[in-house]
Amino acid sequence: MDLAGKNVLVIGLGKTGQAAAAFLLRRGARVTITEKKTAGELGAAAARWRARGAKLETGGHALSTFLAADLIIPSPGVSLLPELRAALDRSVPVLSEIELASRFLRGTIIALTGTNGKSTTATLVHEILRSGGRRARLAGNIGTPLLAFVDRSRETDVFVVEVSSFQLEYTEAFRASISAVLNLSPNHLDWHLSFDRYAAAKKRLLDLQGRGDAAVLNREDPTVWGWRREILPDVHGFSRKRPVRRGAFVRDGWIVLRAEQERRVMPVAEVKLPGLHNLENVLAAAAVASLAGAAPARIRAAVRRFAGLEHRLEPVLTHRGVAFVNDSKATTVEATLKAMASFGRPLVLILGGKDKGSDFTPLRRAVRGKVRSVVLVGAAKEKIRRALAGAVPLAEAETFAEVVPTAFAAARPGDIVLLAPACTSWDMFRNFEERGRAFKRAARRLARSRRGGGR
Ligand code: UMA
Repeated sequence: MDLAGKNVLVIGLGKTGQAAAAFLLRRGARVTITEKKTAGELGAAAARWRARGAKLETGGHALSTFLAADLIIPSPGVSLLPELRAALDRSVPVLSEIELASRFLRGTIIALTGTNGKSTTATLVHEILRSGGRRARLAGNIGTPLLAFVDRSRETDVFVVEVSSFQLEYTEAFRASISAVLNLSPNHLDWHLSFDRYAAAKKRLLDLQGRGDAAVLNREDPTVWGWRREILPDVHGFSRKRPVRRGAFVRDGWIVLRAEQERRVMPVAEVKLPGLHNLENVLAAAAVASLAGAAPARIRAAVRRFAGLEHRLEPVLTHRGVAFVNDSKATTVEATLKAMASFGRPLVLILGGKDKGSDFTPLRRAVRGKVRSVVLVGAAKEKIRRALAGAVPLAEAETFAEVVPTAFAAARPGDIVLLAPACTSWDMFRNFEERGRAFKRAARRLARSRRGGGR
C-alpha cells in the first residue's frame, strides 16, 4: 500500500488519531486531521500538528473535507457520522487504524476481543510470552495503538492486540494467527445501533482468519461458541464447567490444557485474581499462550504472579472495616454483575456515568440480598433509578466527589464499597482510568480524615 502523496483524512486527535497522523506523515501522505474539539480545546497540540505538516480542521467536521479524501482513518470512538456515511456512499476507502497497521506490520498477530475481560486476558498472555523470552508487545484498545509499533517491528515479534468492536469496523485484511473471543453481551449499542451489528463487528475478527490460524472461543457463550461452524481457523475452546476437545478447562480443581495430548497446568487455587470470570480469563490466556508455544510451567509461573490490573477489581484500602474496591473498568451491566459475583460480603455499589444504551434491569435481581445500598451518580442516574426502584435502598451523589463519603455513610463494618458503575465515565471524566483514580484518591482522603466520613 503506497501512501505517498495520498490525501488521507484522520478523524479525531486522541491516541489513535495522533499515532495515525504521525505514521502517515512518515510515509509521505498529505494528512488532514478533522477534530470536533476547537483549536482552543486542543491547546498546544493544534500548533504542534500544523508544524509537523498536517492540515487541521477543528471545531467540527466538514463534508467537503471527507469527500476530498483518498482514504479516511476514523478513530475508534467516532461513530458513523453523516459525513462518514456520505464518504462511504461515494466509495471513499475507510480503514480502521488496526487495519492500516496490519498492512505494514512485521511479526505475528494475536488478537483478543470480547465484551469483558479483554485487557486482563491480553495482559496475561503478554506476560506469559514475555517471561518465555519472546519479544512480545501489548497493543490496541488497552492503550497503545498498533500503528505506533509498525516502524520498529520485526518478523520475530509477537503482538498481543486487544481489539474493540469499534476497531473491527472498517477492517478488510486484519488477520490474526491466533484469535480469542472471550464473551459477548450487549455493549456500545449507542455506537453500533443494534446488538446484531455489535456482534457482527466482533465476529469479523474470526471471519478474517484463514485455514491454519487458530481461534479460542468461550465454550459457555452460546453466541460465540455457535460461530465455530462458520469460520475457517482451527477452533479451541475454554470452559470452567466441562472438558473441551481442544483448549483449556477445569477438572478436579486443576487447569488442564488439551491439544494432541492432555497436560495439567496448575491448581485453580493458585490463581490470585478474584471471581469466576477471571478464572475464565485465565483459561483463555492459557489456551492462547499455549497455542503461541508457551510451556505449561511458564503459564503457571506467570499466572501465579499476576495480581490483576489497575481499575479491575482493584483493592484500594480498608477503612474502619469497610473495604474499597475500584472496578472503574466495569462499564457494562455484564461487567458489573461479574464484579458483584466476585464477593461474598454485603456491597455498597456505586453505579452511574454515561449510559451506552444499556438495559439496567438485570441489576435488579442481582442487588437483592447482596447489596446494602446503591449510590447513583452521573448522567444515567435517572435511568438506573427507574430500573432499581423498590429493589434496594438508593442514595444519590450530586458530584463524583460526594460518591465515596455517601457510600461510606451507607456501609457497615465488613462491607465492600464497590465502584463498578455499569456506565462509561465520559460524562464526568476523560476515561475510566481518571474515574478510578478519583475514586482511589477520595477513599484515601476519607481514610486520612479524622472523622472518617462523619461516622
Ligand atoms: N472525536 C471527533 N469526532 C467524533 C468523536 C470523537 O473528533 O465524532 C475526537 C474526540 O474529540 C477526541 C478523539 O476523537 O479528541 C478521541 O478518539 P477516540 O475516542 O477514538 O479515543 P482514542 O484516544 O483514539 O482512544 C482509542 C480508544 N477509545 C475508544 O475506543 C473510545 C481507546 O480505548 C484505546 O485505548 C486507544 O484508541 C488506543 O487504541 C478506550 C476505550 O474506552 C480504553 N475503549 C472502549 C472500551 O474498552 O469499551 C472500546
